[in-house]
Amino acid sequence: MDRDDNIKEQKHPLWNACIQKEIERKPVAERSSDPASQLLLEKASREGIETAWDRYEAQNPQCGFGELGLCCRNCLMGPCRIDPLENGPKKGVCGATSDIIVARNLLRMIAAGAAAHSDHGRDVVEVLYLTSQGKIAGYAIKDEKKLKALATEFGLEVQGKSPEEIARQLAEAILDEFGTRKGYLQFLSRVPQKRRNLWETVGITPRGIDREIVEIMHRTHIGVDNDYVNLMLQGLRASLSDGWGGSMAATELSDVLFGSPQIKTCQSNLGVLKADEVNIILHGHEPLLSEIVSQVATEPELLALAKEVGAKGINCLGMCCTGNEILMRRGLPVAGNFLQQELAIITGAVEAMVVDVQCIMPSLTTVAGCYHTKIISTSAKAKFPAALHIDFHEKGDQALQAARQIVRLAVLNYPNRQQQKVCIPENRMEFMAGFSKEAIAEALGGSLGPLIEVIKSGTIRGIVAIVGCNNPKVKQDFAHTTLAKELIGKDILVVETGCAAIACAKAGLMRPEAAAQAGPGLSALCRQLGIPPVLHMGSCVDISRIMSLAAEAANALGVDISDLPLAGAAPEYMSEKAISIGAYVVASGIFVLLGVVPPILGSQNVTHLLSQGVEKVMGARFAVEPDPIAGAKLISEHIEAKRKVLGI
Ligand code: BF8
Repeated sequence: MDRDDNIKEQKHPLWNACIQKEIERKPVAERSSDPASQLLLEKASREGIETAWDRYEAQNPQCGFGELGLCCRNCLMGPCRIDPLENGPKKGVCGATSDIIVARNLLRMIAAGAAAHSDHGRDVVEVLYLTSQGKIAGYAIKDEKKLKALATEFGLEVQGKSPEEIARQLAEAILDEFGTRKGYLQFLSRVPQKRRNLWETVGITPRGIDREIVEIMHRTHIGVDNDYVNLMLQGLRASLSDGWGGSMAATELSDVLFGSPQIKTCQSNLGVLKADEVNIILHGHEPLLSEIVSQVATEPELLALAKEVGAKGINCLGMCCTGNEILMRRGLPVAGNFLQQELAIITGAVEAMVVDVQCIMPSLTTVAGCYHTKIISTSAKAKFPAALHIDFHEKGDQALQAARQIVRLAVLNYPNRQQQKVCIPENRMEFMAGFSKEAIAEALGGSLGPLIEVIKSGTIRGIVAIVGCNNPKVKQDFAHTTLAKELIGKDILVVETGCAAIACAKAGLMRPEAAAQAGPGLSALCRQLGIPPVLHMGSCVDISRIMSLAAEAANALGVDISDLPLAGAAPEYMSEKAISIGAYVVASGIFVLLGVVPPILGSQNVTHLLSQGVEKVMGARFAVEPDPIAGAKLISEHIEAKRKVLGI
């Protein structure tokens, strides 16, 4: 039977219902600092299309109880909320105080974030396992060197074994990490001994990736853990199982399957869409789908079909983190970050937006209903009303077949493009990407030693990771780019992942020419190496690359991670994944600056614990500063203080 016969295109009531009502909109210059986004926001306004910015503005004022973290829905005696005003209730029906409710809510956010990263990691491990047994077409082991290094790290013998045999044993060992009984995760061997001892003493050594997430759900059930400090410690432990577990597995095994990133030149922003080609946007997170779709889009048969329908070619582009995955390894252009997903469709030039999991707005099908774009979901875990679903089971040759079917549908949709609705912005920016830890070491002549030396000498003052999302509460990309510019101006090297990285790529900060905006030390270093002052290190799970780099630097100096002149920042974050990331970065000993207020202010104790108390134990804390210029000052002071203590 022809596979096309199986596709059920559901007609949702919202399908083709373009939003016509008048919406009071903020000026586009207040919504985004990206000129491509501004242009398309104007177009959305003219065409009556609702975007995330409209919906955010319609939500205001947002729920004050929710903003403070004071609403509890964990049992059916509620919902309860604590009223911070004098005469309001101060306890939930069970007796839970603001401390308990705020801590429980935050923990559930960490659990969701850690689960998302780790389930992504699990999917990659499972594909490696199937690949090792020849049970899946379209995938291969691309980086044998990394495969062997990882196998050795996991205590496996590699001598005399085929890559497939090593891959099978490694995949089994990493699958075991999700429910291991040995009491710790194998990747912790990368962490300086001092920090591991600290985690052991405090009781937050992660014991298994799934276990810590499950334990959060247990402890936050009605009537279990009611001590906010004890709760927060479990939050840190679960987040560590993400950063040094699920995320790290996702990164490392994606490198094994698709190749470790190397430095390359790429293109960014919506100007990468082509007026005379079939445009396919790959949006979501896992490289398993995007790698195969971009691979089959080069097959002669599909290219011939594109010619037949009048297109000059097939243009595969990324968006959000799956965009980062394919640009890091294949150099494919990235069309935009989180807040540009709807705008991409509003260009009228996208034949198909193919999605897998995470950060995909359910509004996409509504927006697509006003254009010819097909939204194609591919994961059994993530379906969308009115989207076309083509299941991408990674078994046998189904992934390949599904990818071909997706590309064919996109090609056949090209003649449906309505030329009068097309508006492709001219904004397109070249940038350098592919800065994996290995690629950085290679650029430095084979090891991280020279980087440590320039930090010691003060040529560069320290390293800051700017990561995370867009959030319509913040002018799109403004906080990312302003913070990055301020920091490089102070001779601080910036490394980035996720939507933050896409923001700085679009703004030209990832071009070697951006060295001119850096301070004298960093600028000279960039010129000498031919690199930009802001380095793209990948997707959000690739923050594990930054953690490995920090651990390696600390080990080389014989100190703890918390002794190093490092910081992390999430100026525009919005997701629960970002909360988990922030928690594991702090628990690993790195100061974290947040640009959006987390929902904890309803508890003075939890707020004090995370912004001050935690530093006494972990050697790192959170700070909140929405102004990126003031934020850069805070970070710079932190880095100089660390340098002083280190005596460098
Ligand atoms: O994992 S930065 S909006 S795309 S959550 Fe999502 Fe945030 Fe973007 Fe990547 Ni990360």
